[in-house]
Amino acid sequence: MIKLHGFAISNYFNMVKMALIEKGIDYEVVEAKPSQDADFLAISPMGKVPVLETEQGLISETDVIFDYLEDVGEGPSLMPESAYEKAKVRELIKEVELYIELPARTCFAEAFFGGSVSDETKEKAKANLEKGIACLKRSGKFSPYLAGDSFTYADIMFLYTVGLAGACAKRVLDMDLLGSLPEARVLSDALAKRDSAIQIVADQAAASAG
Ligand SMILES: N[C@@H](CCC(=O)N[C@@H](CS)C(=O)NCC(=O)O)C(=O)O
Repeated sequence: MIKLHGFAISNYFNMVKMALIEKGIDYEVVEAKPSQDADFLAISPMGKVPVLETEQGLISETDVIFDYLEDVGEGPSLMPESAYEKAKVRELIKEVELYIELPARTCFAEAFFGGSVSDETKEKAKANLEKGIACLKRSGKFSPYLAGDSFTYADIMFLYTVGLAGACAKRVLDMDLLGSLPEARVLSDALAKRDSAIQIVADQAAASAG
């Protein structure tokens, strides 16, 4: 059976988990935290989670894992048919990760881990997030899903990015991340009602309770 290494609070771990649940693929969770220890680096070259353990070997990087799951072909497809529409989904995934997730991450230390970040970092993050949201406004279809009329991996990346980035922006940057993009809030609320997302929230609550 496929194994998913990571932990329940990680948003990237939950992206892959949502894909597995949506596809109805059986999986086993291997509890793992990001680490620079040699043992973990042998599993994950950057020491990050998630990692997917297949019969052939290990795969890192969430978007790559999405492509692998799609290529394996088990369960419903979460990609459109045509090469062009597939590319548009991958474009959205990259835009959400590079221009929303990563700028928000520069402030996660202060938002979630009791640390602090400089005013310069915050100003840069805010400016970058504004650009990222403007990009999403231009690229996203929201009809009703991010890439059009069907649920895709772009929705998964979107859901687990805007949740955390939105909380971070509110706490640290005094910013309403989706304030200028109400269609994104509607989509995020709808995605959070999917059975897969509800299960993930329950698993997170159970993990937090110890
Ligand atoms: N690009 C990676 C990012 C994964 C990632 O940043 N995971 C976080 C946990 S949510 C992590 O492992 N952070 C530890 C680190 O950055 O060293 C992916 O697509 O999977």
